[in-house]
Amino acid sequence: MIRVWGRDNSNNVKKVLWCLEEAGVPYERIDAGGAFGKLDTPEFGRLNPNRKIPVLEDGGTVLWESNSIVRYLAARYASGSLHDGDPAKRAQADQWMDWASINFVPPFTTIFWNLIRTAPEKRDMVAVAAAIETASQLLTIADATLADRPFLSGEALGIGDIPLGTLIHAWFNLPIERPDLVHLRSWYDRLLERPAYAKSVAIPLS
Ligand SMILES: N[C@@H](CCC(=O)N[C@@H](CS)C(=O)NCC(=O)O)C(=O)O
Repeated sequence: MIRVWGRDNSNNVKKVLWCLEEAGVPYERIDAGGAFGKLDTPEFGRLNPNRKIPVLEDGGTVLWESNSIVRYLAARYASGSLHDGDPAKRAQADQWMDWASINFVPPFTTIFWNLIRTAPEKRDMVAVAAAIETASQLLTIADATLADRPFLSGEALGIGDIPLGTLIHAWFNLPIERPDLVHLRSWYDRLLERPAYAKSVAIPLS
């Protein structure tokens, strides 16, 4: 059976779990990282020399880097749904995956770590304010795309929705002021209707 290493409150682990749930593939998850530790063990180091979660084991295939895992799972287990075989459509999905990880993750991480994982007296609220501005600006780009189609990947949910879709749950539940981006909000509402998303992503922030 497929094995996923990683605590379920990690946004990068959530991407993998969401993908597996959408694909309807059985899996087992091993708590690791954060308070669960285990990343320093020799066994884990053999799976991922970066000592980060998530890690996927599927038979003899061992993978790290959450976006790569999502691409692999979609191609292997969700061909024709999450994974589009058409090169142009596939590239559109890849584009949104890369955009979310390269552009949105840095400001998002500043906001999330300060407000959710840092004691109030140690928070850098100046950095948080600047990051909210950057993140809001970036999200207007996703909002404009979502004005024209229901999902970032196109007419149906695809891998292009998974990285930003995972983080957007936190975005709409963080104690911050957000710009009024109606298409982004409708997309999040569509994601919330999916049992796979509700189970693996839309859990209380921690
Ligand atoms: N680019 C990597 C980032 C992996 C990463 O930074 N994982 C974090 C959790 S989100 C981690 O392992 N942190 C150490 C820990 O949880 O103890 C990916 O997308 O998989």
